[in-house]
Amino acid sequence: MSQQVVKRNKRPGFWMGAWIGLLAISPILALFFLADVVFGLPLVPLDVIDWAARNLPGNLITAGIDAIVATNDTLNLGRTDVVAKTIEQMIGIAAVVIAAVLMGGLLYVTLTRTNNRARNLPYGAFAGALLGLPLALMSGATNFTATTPPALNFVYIVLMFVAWGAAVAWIYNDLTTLHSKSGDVSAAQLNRRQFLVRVGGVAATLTVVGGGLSVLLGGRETTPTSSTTTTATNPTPPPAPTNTPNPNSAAARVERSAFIDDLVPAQGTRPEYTPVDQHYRIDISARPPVIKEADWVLPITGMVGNPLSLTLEDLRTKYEPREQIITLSCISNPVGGDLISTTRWTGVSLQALLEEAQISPSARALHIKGADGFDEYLDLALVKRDERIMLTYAWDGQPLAIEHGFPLRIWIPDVYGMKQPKWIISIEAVDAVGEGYWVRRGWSFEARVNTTSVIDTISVDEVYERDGQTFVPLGGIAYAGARGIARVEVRMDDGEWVEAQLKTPLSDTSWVVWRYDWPFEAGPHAFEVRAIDGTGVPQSETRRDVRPDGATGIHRRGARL
Ligand SMILES: Nc1nc2c(c(=O)[nH]1)N[C@H]1C(S)=C(S)[C@@H](COP(=O)(O)O)O[C@H]1N2
Ligand SMILES: [Mo]
Repeated sequence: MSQQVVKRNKRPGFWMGAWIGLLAISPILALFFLADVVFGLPLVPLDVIDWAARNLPGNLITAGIDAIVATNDTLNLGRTDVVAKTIEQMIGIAAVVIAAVLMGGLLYVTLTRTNNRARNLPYGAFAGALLGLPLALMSGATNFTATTPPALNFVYIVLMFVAWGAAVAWIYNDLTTLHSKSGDVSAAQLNRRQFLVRVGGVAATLTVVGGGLSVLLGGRETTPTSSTTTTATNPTPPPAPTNTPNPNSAAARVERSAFIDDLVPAQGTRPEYTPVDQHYRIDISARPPVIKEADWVLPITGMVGNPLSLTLEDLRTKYEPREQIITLSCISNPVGGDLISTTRWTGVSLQALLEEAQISPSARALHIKGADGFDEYLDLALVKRDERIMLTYAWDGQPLAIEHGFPLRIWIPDVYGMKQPKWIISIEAVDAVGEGYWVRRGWSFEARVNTTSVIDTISVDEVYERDGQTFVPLGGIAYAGARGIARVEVRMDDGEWVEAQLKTPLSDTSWVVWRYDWPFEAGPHAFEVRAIDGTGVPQSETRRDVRPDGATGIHRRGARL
């Protein structure tokens, strides 16, 4: 039986081709990673996913993102943004691997049919080119991380896959030689197994060595702090430390409580001031654009009398700096989600710059572009009304981290992050408000933040007794953009809404921490929270999904007490 099978499968077919295609693509991928780190060549698997994110239909992408967010909500894999980026990168790698597996299989089927040994290597090279060409085109259309010339990148990618195809065909030839050399089946089987083990060994070694080296040498883009951007490459020192202390610091807390008898948050309430390395991160690329300060200027052009070209140093020194503690939220944040954070932003008012640029009275909007191909429009009427709108160059007193938009991003009060480009490379005054990156993909045009409130904790470890009554502290945050929070209310088991206590907010554009000490009753309970914004409008209690206008609804948390 087994001998018959071996005889029938004498020539390697689809599955063998798929397997060899897989073995051969691993070291190629490792080489791509290595060449990215060492030479700044494009990293094809990540370009593929970036290309897909930009070119596949918006609702398909959104559905994908929603699925990731929902999966993470259920499985609790970790921070949504970090998990999503990891999954994204894995999909990119998987796409290239699957393509290579299929192409390897098809190649072996073809070689078996054509049965012309002399042509096998050219066929393999051709199959590799077939695979490499679309990938090189996708990379060329999307890549912004490579520091090498586009023509070179194109040739490099195609040649890498040609090499892959030739290797797969070469192994085919060797496999079939092993067969024909030995008349006796069991010897052939053994040889073939040994050969495959050897091929696998070589592939694994190359992959591990290449991958290992790129990890050792790498890390330039993924460093979560801004230190890499400030040390060697950037001549300008970080902005002078301001006298605003970190609001979470003991000193700041003592200072505050000396003036006001401020609220102590319930244990398990999120930090009121988010450490920058824990600030959520959402953008359209597998890796952020890496911009060197020395290579960067901000052009302000279009319908202006005096076009400007500003360096980061200009922005830091020529204009009055503004500072504001700001809560930023992603429109994809579900009620109770983690795509919302708070830090201190420093920058310059856009009004000052536009005055200097002598913006034309007939200009209606600014078209703002990011280095990653992202863009948005900002209505000039809004800029004229609101001097707080600012071009931001520092977070928490440090230059922006690479992930968070170094060297420059914008802040617009009261709208979701999707309206606020990071890695700004140009601002153009135009005659109409257009639709930005996510608006063109079906998301809200206004993207005004919805009032939201969240129960972070039912702090059972903190129960205490007063006057014979046991209390359990509940706590969390409430946020209504620049409208502020007037009141937060809590209820249990669909009972009466009762008012929670509010901590003095860090600013009028930050979330507010609330606390409610619940008079304990044993049993299973459901708690709910709602917020009333600074204009007196209560948050919407209608459960609505994130798309297209941001989530609304009441956050609810059950507990068996
Ligand atoms: N250039 C650029 N800017 C961007 C984005 C992007 O993908 N590219 N994403 C936007 C979205 S959807 C959000 S929620 C915020 C997130 O900012 P953060 O990652 O610094 O928290 O950046 C916004 N600005
Ligand atoms: Mo977002």
